[in-house]
Amino acid sequence: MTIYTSEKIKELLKVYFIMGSNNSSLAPDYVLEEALKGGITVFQFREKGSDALEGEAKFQLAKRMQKLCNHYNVPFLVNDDIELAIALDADGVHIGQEDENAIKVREWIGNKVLGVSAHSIEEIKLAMEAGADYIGIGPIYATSTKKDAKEVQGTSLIEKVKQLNLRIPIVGIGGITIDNAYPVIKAGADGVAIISEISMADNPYEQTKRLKKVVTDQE
Ligand code: 3NM
Repeated sequence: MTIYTSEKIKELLKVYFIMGSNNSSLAPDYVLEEALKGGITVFQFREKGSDALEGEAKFQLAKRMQKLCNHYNVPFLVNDDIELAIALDADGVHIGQEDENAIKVREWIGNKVLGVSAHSIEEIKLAMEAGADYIGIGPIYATSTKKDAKEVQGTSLIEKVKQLNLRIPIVGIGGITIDNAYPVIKAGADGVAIISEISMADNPYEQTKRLKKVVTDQE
């Protein structure tokens, strides 16, 4: 359904970095470039919150970040804002349950990557039927980055997906750090999606490298 095979999507999910302008005290372009040099495998532009950029400023930041991703040959996804994703011809979008309906989004974006956040087996099956390329499951651990995050669920839903043999790539999200990423992969996730562990790091390059080592050493 997408430009990428399921195997390729699994590769992309390994070190999935997400960020917007308010996730770091450092310049977002700088943080992203360091993370790209450190080896992130996919990037999601997520400009959210009361102090988020809007309009032209948001568009320009997204455009700069997309250019950086292109330079490092890393796919660029957009959170929630489908119009922005289409205007930029992004590689894909990520939506939550409270965003636009997944079936409509799939029709709208054609063969771009579609990621959907889900919190139960039922939501996962519906997302799969709608043509999702991967599922985001979280919050695995406590996070202060997403204010309206659901209850912490550990790795139980990831394990359930594996037990049921649902064939869809999975990324864990929420509170994931270098120290606790291993159990997420061990439970069966194809990768980890991270904001603050990289965006708030003093040295995002080194931090990304360390995180990548944890994820890829477990294979
Ligand atoms: N979605 P950090 S948790 C964007 O549970 C997001 O679906 C979540 O940030 C979910 O890595 C989350 O700093 C925040 O915890 C992830």
